[in-house]
Amino acid sequence: MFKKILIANRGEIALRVQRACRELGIKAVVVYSEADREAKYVKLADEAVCIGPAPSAQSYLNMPAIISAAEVTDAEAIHPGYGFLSENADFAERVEKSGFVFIGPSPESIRLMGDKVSAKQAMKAAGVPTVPGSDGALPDDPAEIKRIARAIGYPVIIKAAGGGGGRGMRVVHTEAALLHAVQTTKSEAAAAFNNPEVYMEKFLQNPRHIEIQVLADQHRNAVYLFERDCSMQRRHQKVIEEAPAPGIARRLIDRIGERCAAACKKIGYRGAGTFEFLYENGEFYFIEMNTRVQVEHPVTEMITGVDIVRQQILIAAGEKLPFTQRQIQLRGHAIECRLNAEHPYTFTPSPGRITAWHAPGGPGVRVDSHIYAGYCVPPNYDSMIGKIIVHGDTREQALARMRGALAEVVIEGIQTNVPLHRELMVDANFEAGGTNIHYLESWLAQRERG
Ligand code: MV4
Repeated sequence: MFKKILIANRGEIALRVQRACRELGIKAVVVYSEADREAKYVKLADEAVCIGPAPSAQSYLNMPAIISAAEVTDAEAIHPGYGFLSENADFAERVEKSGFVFIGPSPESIRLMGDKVSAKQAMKAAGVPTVPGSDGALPDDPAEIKRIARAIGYPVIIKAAGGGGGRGMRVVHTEAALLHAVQTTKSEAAAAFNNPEVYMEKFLQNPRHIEIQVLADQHRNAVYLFERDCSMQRRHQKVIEEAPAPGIARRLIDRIGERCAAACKKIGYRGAGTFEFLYENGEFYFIEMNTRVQVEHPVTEMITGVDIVRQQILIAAGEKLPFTQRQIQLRGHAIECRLNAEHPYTFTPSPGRITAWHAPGGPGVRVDSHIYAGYCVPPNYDSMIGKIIVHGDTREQALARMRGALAEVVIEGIQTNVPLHRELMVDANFEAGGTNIHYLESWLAQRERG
């Protein structure tokens, strides 16, 4: 096992990884920017190395600084967390070439999934159901593009191969708008991702966003850890996640989950991963794969009892998965509310000093956060400051526990989205379960109108 791991991230996930290291008896090195110097998890780490000034481009995205920090501290492996360099194949490659273990998939797997055209082709070939669409990237011939769109049927969506997570997409409703949309998406993609390739899919109007968590070791074992429903989002930022997904037949999830695990084996995937699907009218359609640990991994941990970050580390060290698919049992229901330092209804970021913090607790309540009274939320990074995760025997119990946790929580000195969560937890449609990806935005628009 590793003796020392470097954590190439910040905030709550840096603390989460540090906790996993501690439990495994591994020393944790954190890197930090000048903006994070005072953070408690930095002081808590066995060692801490400043890698640059506040802007991420000069610190958390600074590959040579991070690799040098691993060298000077004698770390053996690097955990990238989420965001920043976590899905950067060049970084994974440089980590390996420098003699360290990258705690994640191979650079080849990251590269395969980073190109959404190759990801979709690989997953389709492995038997994962995909959204009907073009066979690979769109050709240049306008007549051919029109034929493809007609065969799919309008509306269609044009997506950049280099995009993902909602970047570089355009919906097209009519043939009259098609070629212009393709051209515009191509130029934007060339500028934003240095890759003009685009592909076309049937546009699904009212899907839910359901994702399947997988773990794969380096010995051809792969399991799925059920699903998460991440439909409650605004502008591609998830707000609430839950597991299992309300109202979807277990045998359907099992069938898709088995395909995901089989696909991992087929492509030699290793580590934690997430298959993102759109779910509409009882069907699953693969859209993208994330090759990192995700913000919402705790809901899966709560319903399975599997420590995903611990498993990432063990897998990277070459260990076999300690369970088979049959040994993974789904128990109860979990819900996560992301805590953001922002105005609850305008979503304007609200960095600054937290003057009071009272964390909720009690049975089935987990708080993943690096904040404390006196902590200053820097303005330089994502506004997420932590997560409240609850577990219950049933969805109703989980909901009741989340309402209780949100009633208890105190965060003063900055604005947070806690009031938004309090309202959503008593919303009749959320309570019923199964709202789609557009629900929150229409709910907010409705609320605005009064
Ligand atoms: C789609 C879609 C409808 N039809 N693809 C947005 C993020 C990226 N991961 C894929 N996205 C979408 N792809 C087809 N064929 C609708 C979305 C989408 C979305 C997906 C998941 C979660 C939130 C979303 C919000 C708007 C659009």
